[in-house]
Amino acid sequence: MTNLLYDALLGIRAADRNRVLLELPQGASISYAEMAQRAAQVAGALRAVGVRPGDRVVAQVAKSHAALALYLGCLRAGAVFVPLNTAYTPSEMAYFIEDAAPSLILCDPEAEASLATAARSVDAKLHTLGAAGEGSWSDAVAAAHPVDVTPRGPDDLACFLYTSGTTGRSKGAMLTHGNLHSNAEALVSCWRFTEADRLLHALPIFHAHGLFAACNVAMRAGASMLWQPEFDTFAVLAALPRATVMMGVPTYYTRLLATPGLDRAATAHMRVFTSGSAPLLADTHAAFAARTGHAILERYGMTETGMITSNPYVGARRPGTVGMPLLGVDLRLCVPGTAKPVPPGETGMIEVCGPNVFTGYWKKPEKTAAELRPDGWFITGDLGQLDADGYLHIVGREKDLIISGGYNVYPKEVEQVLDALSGVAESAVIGVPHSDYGEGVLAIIRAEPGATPTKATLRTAAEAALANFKRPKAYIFADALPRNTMGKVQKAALRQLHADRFANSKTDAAE
Ligand code: MCA
Ligand code: AMP
Repeated sequence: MTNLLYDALLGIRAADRNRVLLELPQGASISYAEMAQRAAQVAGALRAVGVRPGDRVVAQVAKSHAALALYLGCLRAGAVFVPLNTAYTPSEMAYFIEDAAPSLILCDPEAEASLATAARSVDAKLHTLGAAGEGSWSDAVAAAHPVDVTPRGPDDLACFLYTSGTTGRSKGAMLTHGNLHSNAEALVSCWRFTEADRLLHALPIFHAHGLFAACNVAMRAGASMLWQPEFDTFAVLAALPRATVMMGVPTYYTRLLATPGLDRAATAHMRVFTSGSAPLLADTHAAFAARTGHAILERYGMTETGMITSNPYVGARRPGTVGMPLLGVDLRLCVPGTAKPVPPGETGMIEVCGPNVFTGYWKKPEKTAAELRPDGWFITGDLGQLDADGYLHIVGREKDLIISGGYNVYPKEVEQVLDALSGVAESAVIGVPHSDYGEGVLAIIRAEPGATPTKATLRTAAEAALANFKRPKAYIFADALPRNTMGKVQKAALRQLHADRFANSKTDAAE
């Protein structure tokens, strides 16, 4: 037996010393063969610290070639890789550690002390890995003996990615080798990836977009990646002339458009730009085409399913649509709350079925049952419409979700933090249009009679409890929150009332 995902990404090119996998910003590069060697060392280090096949490895580490080797080493060793956003606070991390019950945790050297108690509580080993490779993990890897590839089949778990829910805490979406492998194959084919490609990689690698849609697809094709530690507009512009493909969230494209160097010459070698994780405004699509001659290819995906639909590589890329289902992926629109299809042309709940669909939420059978039907259809929470040519339009979300710069923020989680403060009677957290992030998080607060909570108190509480992208960008005090006859806060009315709040917002400082 072989290891389905590891072999497809790296194993089949393990002897290829001439094929570049990563081009690093400082000019160095790492070949497929070198990365395979590093993954074998990582797998050896995992064994040496006691990680067995099926064990979870939690990683809250900066983007680096060592972080990619860690992912690949986990696949090779049959461990379940659990990457986490570097912005999560120690209190958020404590929850993930308790839930995932890993046998190994990797974090930045500076975070070690803050995670020690949580690591002890689940009896996990704690190692450190910094952005430049510093920390105890590099020593462990250097001292390890490479180990053979652990056999893994399509149904074996490869990764958990945590995704928040409308109610309750985050859920670990269990993704198998088969899920990730099938999605990589479908995207290589849809986006025509080949060994000749150079992907400009500026996304974080703790989410499905940067890790699976980007790294897995590039590696499946044997392509190279121009490896950027983060999205920096000027660094990206400087790298574009050597790239053939770029993947981004809409904020990347609006930021590039705001930069003078973006033009036809800078993008002359590009084959395709893709966008996803949040809606790309038709205006952005048009402005980008006018400046560069490239029609951005928009696609739609989710943590639980990987990529679902894509605009065509050849054929019309329609602004405001997310295209058609990928090869092997089935999609239907249902009357919300039922499995009954809506009549053609009408809005319905988007449901997805296929080899890309996850197997459920880790240790949360009720949540799994609520979203994943026994026959394999996954209820996305997004509302869509299919046009006469089969293009999917996402017209809304049934779930109460804000997407800010491509990151998901669940209002309930923020409201719980604010409502717990003394002097706050209640809060309503909404997303309103933001000129940089697409949607910006706004909190409307009703104080207890006679109490005067300050914005500074609210900001301090948010900083202690919530990752930076979840914190409200502004706080507004109101005497009352609008309610419907059932007593439910009318968020649509609030969104309308405050629609212009961040229309020209470039600042990040919370007001
Ligand atoms: C950073 N900040 C943010 C965000 N990111 N605020 C709101 N929304 C954000 N997304 C805040 C920080 O709190 C900080 O505030 C300040 O911005 C500056 O931080 P910095 O690190 O400099 O961030 P940035 O350069 O502004 O980052 C914006 C970004 C980044 C480049 C758009 O957020 C990003 O790379 N997003 C990509 C997200 C992504 O990969 N999503 C894929 C999810 P302060 O100074 O107050 O601390 S996977 C998915 O959705 C599915 C599967 C799919 O379809 O792809
Ligand atoms: P996540 O749970 O982080 O995987 O986020 C998935 C959600 O992002 C989806 O359910 C959609 O609401 C949203 N999303 C992803 N791609 C797009 C897109 N191209 N247009 C609109 N929404 C999108």
